[in-house]
Amino acid sequence: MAIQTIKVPDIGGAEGVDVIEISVKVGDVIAEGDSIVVLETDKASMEIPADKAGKVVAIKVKEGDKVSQDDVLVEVEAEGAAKAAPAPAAQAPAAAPAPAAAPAATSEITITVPDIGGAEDVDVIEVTVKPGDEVAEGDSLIVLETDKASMEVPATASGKIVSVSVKVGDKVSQGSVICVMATSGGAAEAAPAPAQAAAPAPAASAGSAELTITVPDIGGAEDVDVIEVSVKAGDEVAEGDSLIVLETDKASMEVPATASGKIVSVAVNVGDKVSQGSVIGVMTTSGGAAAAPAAAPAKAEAPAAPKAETARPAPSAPAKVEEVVQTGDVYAGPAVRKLARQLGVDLGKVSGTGPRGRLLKDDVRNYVKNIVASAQSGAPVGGGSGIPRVPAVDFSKFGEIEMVKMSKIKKLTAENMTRNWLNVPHVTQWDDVDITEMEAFRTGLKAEAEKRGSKLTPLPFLLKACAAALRAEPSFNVSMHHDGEHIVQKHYVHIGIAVDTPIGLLVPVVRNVDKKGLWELADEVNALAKKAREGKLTPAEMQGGCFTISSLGAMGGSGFTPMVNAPEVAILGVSRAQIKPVWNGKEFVPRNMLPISLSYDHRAVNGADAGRFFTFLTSVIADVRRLVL
Ligand code: CAO
Repeated sequence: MAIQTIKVPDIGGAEGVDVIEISVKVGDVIAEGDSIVVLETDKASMEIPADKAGKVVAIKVKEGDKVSQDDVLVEVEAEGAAKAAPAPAAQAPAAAPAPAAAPAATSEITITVPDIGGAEDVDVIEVTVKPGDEVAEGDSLIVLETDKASMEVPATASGKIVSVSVKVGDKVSQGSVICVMATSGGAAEAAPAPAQAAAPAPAASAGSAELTITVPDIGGAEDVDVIEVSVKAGDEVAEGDSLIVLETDKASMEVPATASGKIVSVAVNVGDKVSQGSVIGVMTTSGGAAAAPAAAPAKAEAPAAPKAETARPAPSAPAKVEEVVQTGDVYAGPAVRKLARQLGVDLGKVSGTGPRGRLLKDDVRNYVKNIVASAQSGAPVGGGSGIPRVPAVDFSKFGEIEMVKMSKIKKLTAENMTRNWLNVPHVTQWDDVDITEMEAFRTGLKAEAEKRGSKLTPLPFLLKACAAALRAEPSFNVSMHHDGEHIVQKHYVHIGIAVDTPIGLLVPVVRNVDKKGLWELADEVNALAKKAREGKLTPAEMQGGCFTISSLGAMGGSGFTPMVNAPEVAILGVSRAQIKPVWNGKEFVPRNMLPISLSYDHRAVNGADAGRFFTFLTSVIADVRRLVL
């Protein structure tokens, strides 16, 4: 039983290509043609099929490795007589043109801007190499941008950059010198000038103003899925702009325009199946020299074996500008688009972090991760309910920052607030209540309070007043039942008190407020607040509230919108009391006025109920004697 190796076939000269997937494992019995690994350049992803059948005994690469032609991928124990002859299945694209320019003996070559569809004075928006850099053939040297597309200009040979003649902001045209490089081989001169030479002789009339665009040679693949139509009637396209994106089960490929012009009509839709010669659409050429697409290998240049299909230009072909597809607002390459389709991601919703906002695979993965994380946390701090997330910002760009870990309580509060804000249709109403009499009564009790060891603030009075209002207007003492069919009417009166603690906001609940006196309530509030600040509250002490009071009175402020603490349906916000001039019918008199705000869930409580509740509440606060009625 012979052990045989399966190696990386000719992948169009691409070097150091990422292994993004291993499709087999040791012990697998594979047939010839089975996919064993998936490789990815920045332009295309490709499956490498087994050229031998047998049992996998060793895998020589792992995901993340970089491989080139002839690197060993796996070892197989051949079944019976080894079909060892390397099948040409993944051999070089047959369409690879023979060297257009005679190999030069010189070891230094000047790389110039190739044919960029006649565009002139095109902006250099990125220079991706510098002197001393080793580049592989096909590596991007510079990125150009017209108002229609951005395009990378790839190296036409492998070697070392000697000098770079352009910088970001320069404007270049065909023939402008980009750089000089020393070729590693010595036989890799590739004159960019004859880019047009790579274009087939126009099959359609060269001077014709209308051109029927058809699917070029796609390596013999038939009935290939159209997964994207990047143009529509009326669009202006430049030569090389992607028209449609095709996908076999092995690779995705763009079909570029073979001339610049205006799309007259588009004959294909996403989901159609096409083969070589299928009509894509009709365009009027802007120049008049329409190149027939039939023989245009361009980016859809198909390998003899489409299994190792790549969008790179064939080695030693004249330099060909490669573009990442930009359709609508989406700027992404085929591999990224494929991943997005596999994951069901709408690329329009993903932010690109690549150069000039280009979408990367990691952007798609992170988008999915965020959605999963949000779903698992139950209530997203950002996003969810179809609400766009607040974009991530690198604040360190603006000054010194520090990352402070959120406490568990803070995270829970954030989740609760988001949930309440999203679920509860809030209405808030405000009033200033005259607490002059209440304060007189309270201060009159100070000595007694001290004797008892109690601290009597306005809060126990407000608790009593709210309990009385909840009894008087039971429509506030409810919760929405989760079945959406019922309201839960409560016959007890438990009120939560928002307490500010070093670890965050906690809301202990005072039970049966309606049945307790002021001293008992004062002592209980103080005990619960102390426990909260010491982190000693039990979960039971924070459950079962019917209503909440949030008092910022000791801190200041003339009013705020408290947020309903669902499943409760209302909350009272208390701000700082102040002496204000109040008109008594004859004159202005100084009165102690307490600003209060009542927020309620408008699903459970209607405005008239709220009006009654609020009026009752303010009347008992203004005259606490009414509490005993
Ligand atoms: N106007 C003027 N003075 C007020 C007042 C008001 N509305 N409310 C309280 N005061 C006074 C008190 O009378 C006390 O003064 P004296 O000692 O002279 O009597 C002083 O302010 C301090 O009161 P306190 O804060 O100790 O006691 P409290 O009963 O008013 O409040 C508690 C207790 C636990 C509610 C409060 O300490 C607290 O934590 N509040 C924060 C609540 C919060 O964070 N809410 C926001 C939640 S949502 O974002």
